[in-house]
Amino acid sequence: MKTKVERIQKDIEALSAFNSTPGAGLTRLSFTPEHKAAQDYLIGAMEAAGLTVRIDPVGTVIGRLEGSDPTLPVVMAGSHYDSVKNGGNFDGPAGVVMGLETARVYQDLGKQPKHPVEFVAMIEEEGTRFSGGLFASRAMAGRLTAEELATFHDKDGITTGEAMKAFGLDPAKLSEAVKKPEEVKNFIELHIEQGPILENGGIDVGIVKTIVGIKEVQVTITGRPDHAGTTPMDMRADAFLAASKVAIAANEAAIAAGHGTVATVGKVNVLPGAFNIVPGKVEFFVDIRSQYTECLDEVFGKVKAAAEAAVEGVKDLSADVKLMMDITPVNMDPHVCALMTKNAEAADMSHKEMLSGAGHDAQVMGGVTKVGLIFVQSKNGRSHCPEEWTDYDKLQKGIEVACETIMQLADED
Ligand code: HGY
Ligand code: MN
Ligand code: MN
Repeated sequence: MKTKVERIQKDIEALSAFNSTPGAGLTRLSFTPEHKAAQDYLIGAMEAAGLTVRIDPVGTVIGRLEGSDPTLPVVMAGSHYDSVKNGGNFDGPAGVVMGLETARVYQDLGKQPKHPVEFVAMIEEEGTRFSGGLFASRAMAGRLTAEELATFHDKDGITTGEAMKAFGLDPAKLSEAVKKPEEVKNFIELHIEQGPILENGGIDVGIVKTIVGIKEVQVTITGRPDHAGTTPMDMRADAFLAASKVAIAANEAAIAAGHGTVATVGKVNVLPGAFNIVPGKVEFFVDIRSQYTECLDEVFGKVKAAAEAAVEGVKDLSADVKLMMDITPVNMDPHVCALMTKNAEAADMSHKEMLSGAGHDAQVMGGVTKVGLIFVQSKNGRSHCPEEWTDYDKLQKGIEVACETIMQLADED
């Protein structure tokens, strides 16, 4: 193998230390001290690997290995390094470290690629802080708006733009992050599977063929806070009762849509949030995913209809439904998938074509260039929790295939 497992382990462990919830999984939110510390580590590691480093207008760290023909479109590789709350050490960083290790293999070999290669470490992929996920890749794809930066906010009311400014970035330069299709030859990502298929099958790597589409829907039900003891049941504008009807409708709609369609209500804010007050307001998210656009649209339509029905005819009760993120299903590039398969076989690694039920920056970059995504095993299929784990030798197998594929793509005409 060209890659070195001890270097991979060192990077993952180092990044894991930049965490605001030590002892309770990993929490690294965007534009925070933990983000800054991890960014500084990545800049140092990229420079040590011989890369020229820059930060793009939304905070993506880009390490460039110049090509023998610098005018050719770049091959990009990497992933994200922000996290969910109390998550794990591998969701995102596995792919960022893939980029670092590939850069070090180029350095070990003293090899220069024909195309420039840019290794990227992206931020706010999860959307944990501001609710607008796949942030850095949407900026590159020209799908991030000034309005989002000015209106999406965190739990303290700080907008994305304000947080960027406090971090030393200039939101007004958003358009400078955009990558034109002619500038990018490929985008290659490696990610943990976040499910049980590879481990259960004893399979080394997953070659992703399609990434599901995602609709992130914010529903706000506004009612009337009242005394829980003295307000008769037929005189209430109970926001949580209405919200629960929408949640059940979302669940039933996903089941009815079939084809693996899923819907989740995982984030709910009940206000004022006291046991003896009829809820006056409920803000919650419905996460809808499917590999079929028509299923996404069907479930979203039923969620909107359920919100309207839940407040119909009740005084002081109203509903607002806002589509916070709308990403279509994306197929990976067949040529890139074929290279990954060939490289897995050449390395005597077992492999499997897969659907990704998780969203990834690669699916947004699929709107700009030809993309590929490699999965590595997740222990017990767990992710987005402190138990998330991938054995380093298993991570190395995926990185080896990604590295080989990147080097081949970067030497193509
Ligand atoms: O939500 C997802 O699928 C990814 O973890 N951001
Ligand atoms: Mn994730
Ligand atoms: Mn991820």
